[in-house]
Amino acid sequence: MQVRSDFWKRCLVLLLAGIFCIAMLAGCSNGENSEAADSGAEVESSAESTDNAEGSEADDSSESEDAEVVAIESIDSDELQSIIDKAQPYEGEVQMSVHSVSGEEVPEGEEPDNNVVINKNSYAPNYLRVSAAGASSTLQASGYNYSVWNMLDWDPTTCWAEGNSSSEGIGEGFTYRFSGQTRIDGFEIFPGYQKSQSVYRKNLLPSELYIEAGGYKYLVDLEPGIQDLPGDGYAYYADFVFTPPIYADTMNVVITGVGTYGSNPDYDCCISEFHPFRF
Ligand SMILES: [Ca+2]
Ligand SMILES: [Ca+2]
Repeated sequence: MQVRSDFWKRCLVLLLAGIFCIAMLAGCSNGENSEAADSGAEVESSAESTDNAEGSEADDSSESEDAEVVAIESIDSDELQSIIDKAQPYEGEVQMSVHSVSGEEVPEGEEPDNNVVINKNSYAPNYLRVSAAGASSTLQASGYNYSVWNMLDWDPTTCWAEGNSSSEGIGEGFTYRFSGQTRIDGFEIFPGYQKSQSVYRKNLLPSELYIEAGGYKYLVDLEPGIQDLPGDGYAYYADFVFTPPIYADTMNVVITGVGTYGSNPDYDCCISEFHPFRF
């Protein structure tokens, strides 16, 4: 009887051990599945957020909307300078026009007001989709984001700020890449940190830039276009149009001059928006 009882006990133990092993295997496999499902969701949500971040641009862009958007890890300021040095001067015509954000054209040397209405029918920019972007330096401040992508979010209250603590920003710059060779008819810039009148005055803004695209360089004089921001909630931008257009897959920008309307600004040169476009 005793032997027999032990036999059944052993059988029971083996049976329980078997059930336990099966349960464990099933658990592991469920765990793997749920992990895979999680990472799938992550991929999906990051793809979604990328689309959202790019949404306003993609609407106006003729570029592929499927291209991956990536940050360029580091663009050395010496590398940017060497690209500028090697480029040939652009010898076409360049026209500048300054607008308040509501679309009025601002005559040269005047403050934006509501009296001048620009004929937007005369040119209709299609803003190019930037597939990768990087800056030579970016201001790091706890709780704040001064990423190069802030120039592409159509929000004048966010900006890229260069992060060279020992300079006013001259020699700093950024690179935009497009998904392929594209026509560039010009670009739109919101100079300075246009979050509010006081923030605008507490920072530096570019007064001169070198633009390089397709092996051509052009020294952009922003000076006649920069404005003393007339108030909070106001924004302005300058459009530069190249005739003939330039064809390129990359655009490089280097700050060569800075200015400010403030009396004691921080050492940070800022650009709220920067959008290359084609017609
Ligand atoms: Ca912005
Ligand atoms: Ca600086």
